[in-house]
Amino acid sequence: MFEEGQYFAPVTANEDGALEVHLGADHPGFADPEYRARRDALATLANNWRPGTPAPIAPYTDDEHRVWQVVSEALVTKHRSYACREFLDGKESLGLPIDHIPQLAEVSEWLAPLTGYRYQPAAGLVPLREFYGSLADKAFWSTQYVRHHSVPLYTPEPDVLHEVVGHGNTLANPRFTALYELAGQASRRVQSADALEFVSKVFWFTLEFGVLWEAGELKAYGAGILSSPGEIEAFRGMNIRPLDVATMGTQVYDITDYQDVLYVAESFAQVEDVVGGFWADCTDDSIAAILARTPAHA
Ligand code: NLE
Ligand code: FE2
Repeated sequence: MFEEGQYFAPVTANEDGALEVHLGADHPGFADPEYRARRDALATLANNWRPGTPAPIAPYTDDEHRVWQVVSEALVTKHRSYACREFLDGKESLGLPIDHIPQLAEVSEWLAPLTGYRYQPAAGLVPLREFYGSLADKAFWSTQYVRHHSVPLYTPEPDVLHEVVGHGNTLANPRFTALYELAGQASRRVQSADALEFVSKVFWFTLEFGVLWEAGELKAYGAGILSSPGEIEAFRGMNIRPLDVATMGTQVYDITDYQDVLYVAESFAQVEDVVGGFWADCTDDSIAAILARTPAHA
């Protein structure tokens, strides 16, 4: 998913319609001209995509397929140990390849009979309202580029591994997609920027970085943990707090590092009740009332 921050590289267009992605000096691909050319090419491809058509075919290089394979292989046993049941069920139904990057168009075809969600290619940062709103139409805005080969275990910047391994396996399970749809509907219902930000923070601490108890063990259900072979080994040692919408919606966080504050649900059903229930009913007024009594906390 997309949040504003230093890792969301600005994208500009040349006169000929080609896009240029401006990586920051601290980005691992900054000094790698080949990587930068790949980022520009994939952004341009996404930019030429037209709604209602399948996502464009990204011609990945062997090196890019290798990064996917390294991460996917590392995640096989880590998912078995640390992913919640509902994610593992989705993963089994979707059956993503391990040895090569699937195309977004293929993943959409595989999701069609499972939940009907489909991937739309994003050239750069998608505005919050657009990103979340599309979820209500079962459409998921997604990057297509691959993280730099020097940082396979963790990147703060969402890449195709995060979108497809992290989110895709959840988008294959109807219990998860019911939550994505509710988040999308909530984002369309609220008008104020504050309320939208609140909805997106609840998303961040649940569908991106949520954890839950399963038979006495702490498991992850958030896509951001489940796409990172590094963070998935670290989340159990973080500051684990009880699930609470008011707290999650006002929590300040840093997108550039492992999340050190996480919110735990007693079960997947509690996520559905508490978080799904919040998204199902929230309005500008109900969120304003929560904000009035809950100061932002670091
Ligand atoms: N940190 C995640 C990963 O390395 O896959 C991506 C998170 C994007 C919000
Ligand atoms: Fe995400």
